[in-house]
Amino acid sequence: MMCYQCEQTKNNTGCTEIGICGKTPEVSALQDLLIYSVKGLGSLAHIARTSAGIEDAEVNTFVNGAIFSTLTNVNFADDRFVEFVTESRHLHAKLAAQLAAKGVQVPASETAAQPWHAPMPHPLVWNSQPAALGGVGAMLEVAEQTGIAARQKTLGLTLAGLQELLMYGLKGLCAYAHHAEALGHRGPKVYADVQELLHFLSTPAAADVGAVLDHCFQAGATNFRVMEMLSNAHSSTFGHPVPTPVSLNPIPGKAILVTGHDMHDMHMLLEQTAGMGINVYTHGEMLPAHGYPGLKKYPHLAGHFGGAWYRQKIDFAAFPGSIAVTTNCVLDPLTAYKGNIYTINETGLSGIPHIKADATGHKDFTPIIKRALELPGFTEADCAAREQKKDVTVGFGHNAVLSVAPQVIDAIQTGKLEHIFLVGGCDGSEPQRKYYSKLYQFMPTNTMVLTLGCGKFRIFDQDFGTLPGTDLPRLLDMGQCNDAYSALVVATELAKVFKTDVNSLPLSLDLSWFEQKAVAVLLTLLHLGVRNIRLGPRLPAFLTPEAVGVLVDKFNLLPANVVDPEADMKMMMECK
Ligand code: FSO
Ligand code: SF4
Repeated sequence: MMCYQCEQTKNNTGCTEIGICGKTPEVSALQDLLIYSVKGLGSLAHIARTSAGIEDAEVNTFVNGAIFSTLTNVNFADDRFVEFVTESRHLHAKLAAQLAAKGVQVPASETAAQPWHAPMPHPLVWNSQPAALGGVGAMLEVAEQTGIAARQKTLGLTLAGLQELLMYGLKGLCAYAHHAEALGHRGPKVYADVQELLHFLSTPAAADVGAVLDHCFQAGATNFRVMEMLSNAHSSTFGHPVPTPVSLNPIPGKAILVTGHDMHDMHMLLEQTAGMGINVYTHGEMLPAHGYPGLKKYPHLAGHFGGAWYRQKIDFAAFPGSIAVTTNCVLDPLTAYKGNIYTINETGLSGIPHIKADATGHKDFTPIIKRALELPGFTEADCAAREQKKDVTVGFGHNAVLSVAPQVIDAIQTGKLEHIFLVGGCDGSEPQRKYYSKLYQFMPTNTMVLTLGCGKFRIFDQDFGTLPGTDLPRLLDMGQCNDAYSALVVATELAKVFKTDVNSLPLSLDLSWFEQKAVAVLLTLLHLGVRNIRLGPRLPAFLTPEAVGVLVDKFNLLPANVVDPEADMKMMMECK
């Protein structure tokens, strides 16, 4: 096995025996095979669209969902990947038949294996081979030949890493696109872009550093539209987020904890539990759910429980109800709560029940509800014994922030607001991530901070007060990692008012990354020409010093100074 797609990869070089995340070599190989197969299916869909005008909705949805399933901390169940690969080949055959019916032949030049496919054929060819792929064992034999290690040998480390940068960016944007699709928002151009980029990765042009980088920025452009589509999907379904206090103190009664990012699932679960006397709590990246009018109207959306994803073994073990996992990040469960947890959507855990949608998209959460009713829930004594915490406030999406734009602009013009920080992204367990907690201690009081993503859990319950001389809160939580879109809307609107560009605002971006959605957001920022971004706690292992050099030259991308946050703060206050 060889996997280096996330920030916690072993020794910042790659997981080779077992993933730090717990991913087994088998699951790793099956994920590699799925990506290889989906590159073939995406290529065929691109050819079918551009040469025969064929648009297959089933293929479009499958490609994005299958790619999403390979994200870090989404799915650890080998049988699910066997299903995905089988389905990929099935859809390939279906699409090939549609092309044949139109009398269109795939040109031989499109099926020629590139050196980095070796020893495998072009994925278009492999997908259509009638090989028996009955089970995990048979699939693993071929799967092991599709990993990054083989590509590194033929492409070299820099080019192999840049191709992965594109693929990881695609993984992130497919996750966001899949969330939007769950809410009925589809982007025909998004499917076309994803499949064009998958096609590109199997063409001779993908052996050129410049061409791969250009396609990375193209993926960033697509991701910007995807994040906008997802933002619109959320606000048109549930209303624009509004500032909302959220209780961190549980209340007596039966309980369900919802983790992940999927607001559609949260809504369905709230509907199905209405009036049953069960309290629903958010965990991790579900915290922003409390800000949406269409979700906060449910009185049994009772509060938030726990911190960022990496603490889930502590949080889930302490939760006296059932647990619904809508998306990443999920970890191999402890015995203490193995009987209480359920996966949904693209997530999967070996031996854990999985709730599938029916043909209409409806999900029946009865097993989760039944389990919640069997479990004790929070007792009066539990609640009394817990330390009473202050509420936190969520719901500062772009609509809410822009509604106070005149006050923010006045504060900048009168010197009450000297600098704005966007400290967004993911959290994780490594000690270097203490940098983000310490950073806030050095922030002067005449500054504001925008947070988003699970990185917010470093500070979300701290009191930042208001900007002196104003009633503007200093800490504004903009939402999930995909709500980076909101931050970009705010920055762009401020730049317009000050007749400048985002790079000239008194604004610093200090991003913590963990998995591939953060890669997609980074590619979007680079596509928009945003400079001086700090990235930490470590630079991606898949980027060689040569590749990083290109990004530093072009965008002045900076590694976060994790050993000296005070020095970083000083530089950011000087807009460096
Ligand atoms: Fe965090 Fe996990 Fe939202 Fe990520 S929960 S780490 S970038 O999956 O998605 O911020
Ligand atoms: Fe390692 Fe991250 Fe890959 Fe898991 S996803 S195997 S932790 S690099």
